[in-house]
Amino acid sequence: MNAPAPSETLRELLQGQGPLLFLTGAGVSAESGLATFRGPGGHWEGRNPMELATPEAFASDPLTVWRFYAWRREQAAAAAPNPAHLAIASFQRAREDAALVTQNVDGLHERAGSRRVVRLHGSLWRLRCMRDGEETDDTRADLGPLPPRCACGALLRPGVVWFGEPLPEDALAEATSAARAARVVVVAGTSSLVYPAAGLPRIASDAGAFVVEVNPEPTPLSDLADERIEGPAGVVLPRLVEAAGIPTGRTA
Ligand code: BV8
Repeated sequence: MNAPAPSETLRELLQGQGPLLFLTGAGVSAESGLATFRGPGGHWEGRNPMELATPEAFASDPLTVWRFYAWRREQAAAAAPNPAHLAIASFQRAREDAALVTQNVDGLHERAGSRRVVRLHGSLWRLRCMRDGEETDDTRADLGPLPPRCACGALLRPGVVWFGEPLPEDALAEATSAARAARVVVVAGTSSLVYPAAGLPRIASDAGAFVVEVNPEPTPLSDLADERIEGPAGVVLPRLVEAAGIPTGRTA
């Protein structure tokens, strides 16, 4: 699919000094074959997020919620990072000051080689004990009988942030300071509907950042963005790597 090239202004900014911030959503994993939430075929099509992604839903029907998240884990495990994830990892390898803040929980940024990932909404690959809140990494392909239980006997829940739950304080603080410091913010693959994540580009813009939106569709962010590049992240982000003068060999 074709997509417009980055503007001359953006090319100069990408080649210049000053921290970069990438803010990503489910759309950057679409080209890895993972469903988004709100697009056609999205998770919320024919499903009520309030019945799958809230603590109340989990309290009343942990099995149904776990069937959804166990399926999400299977899908994510079977997916591979796509050129969008790889391009951001290339920026982070080439530029110490390239920050990545993601709403995604699939782990594909980490598998693409990104070392510094601020996860605003947690991870499919972390489980939390409902008794003591202890979180552990768990990448098992098969969780065994659902819902999974902790060694202490209590229920385990997915280590993700559900609606009505606060974001991890440290992640939100780190994301907010990255937004305040950024010279350029690239917002890719998000419908910019879910707060407080969706408020970060405004914070960056108010602090003087140049905001770029990479999305095939317009969103509530589009009017705020200084530049919109309408196209799939897997096509556009590698072009930003080249525009920044990062040797493309490194996007491998
Ligand atoms: C909080 C779980 C406070 C993890 C998710 C009114 C009523 C009720 C609540 C609220 C309200 N107003 C504000 C709120 C708060 C609420 C909220 O914002 N609701 C919205 C819907 C109005 N927010 C919260 O509840 C947050 N917590 O506020 O707590 C608090 C404080 C203190 C104490 C107590 C409480 C928690 C938010 C986190 C919710 N968790 N999911 C999981 O299962 O993954 S939300 C879910 O949506 C995901 O986390 C996801 O990250 C998030 C955003 O979705 P996107 O990533 O943007 O994906 P989407 O499908 O929407 O869009 C994809 C985009 O990609 C599209 O634009 C598409 O065009 C584009 N695209 C497609 N293909 C491509 C592409 N782009 C590029 N390339 C492609 N190839």
